[in-house]
Amino acid sequence: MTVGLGSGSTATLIVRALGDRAADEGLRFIAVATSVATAGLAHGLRITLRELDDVEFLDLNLDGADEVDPQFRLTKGRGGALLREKLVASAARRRATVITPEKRVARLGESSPIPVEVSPIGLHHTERRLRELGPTKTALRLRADGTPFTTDGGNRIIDCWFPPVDDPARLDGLLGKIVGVFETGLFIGLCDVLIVGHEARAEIIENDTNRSPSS
Ligand code: A5P
Repeated sequence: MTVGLGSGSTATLIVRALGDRAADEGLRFIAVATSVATAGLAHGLRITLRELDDVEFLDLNLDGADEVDPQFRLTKGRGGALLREKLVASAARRRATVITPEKRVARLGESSPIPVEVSPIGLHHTERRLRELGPTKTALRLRADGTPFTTDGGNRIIDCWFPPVDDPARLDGLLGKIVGVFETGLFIGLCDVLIVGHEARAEIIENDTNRSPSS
């Protein structure tokens, strides 16, 4: 199988578990990482890695999320890997999202800002245009030392706090039309199965709305 490896603390646990199974049980797969950090972790665990363009498609993508709504739409990007995560998820035939229960929300934006990956050039102009879409607040994401956070692709992140979003697909379209915006943290139609980790069990919820009538 070809497997997409997400980014963040949940994805780290998944990659470690896959690494253990590869070492202990001889589980064989080729992986595509969604960030430099995940690639480094996978490499250390001797997981075979390929670049996204080296594979035609992925059989399965495994990733976390910041929020999931009842229509299996996601907010992602708290770790800043949203562009590569969306590219990899879009190339996968089956997308599994692994979360803890508190990440399930009625509407996206309830508990997380929507991260927007933007060009470092013309940042203030892009942020002004983002504000015209009605967030209560926007902020350029900073590192702990106060310097701007830079994504693996050399871009910046503007976090946008919107009131809980009624129509995430529409908002995603409006954000994506702004010059300077490369990608948003709204993931629509990119979750086929939700795996919710409870204290002592995993709850697996299939997204039946994502299936085409013929599948
Ligand atoms: C990385 O950019 C993010 O999209 C993460 O996948 C998301 O923030 C979930 O991260 P945690 O598993 O660390 O909560």
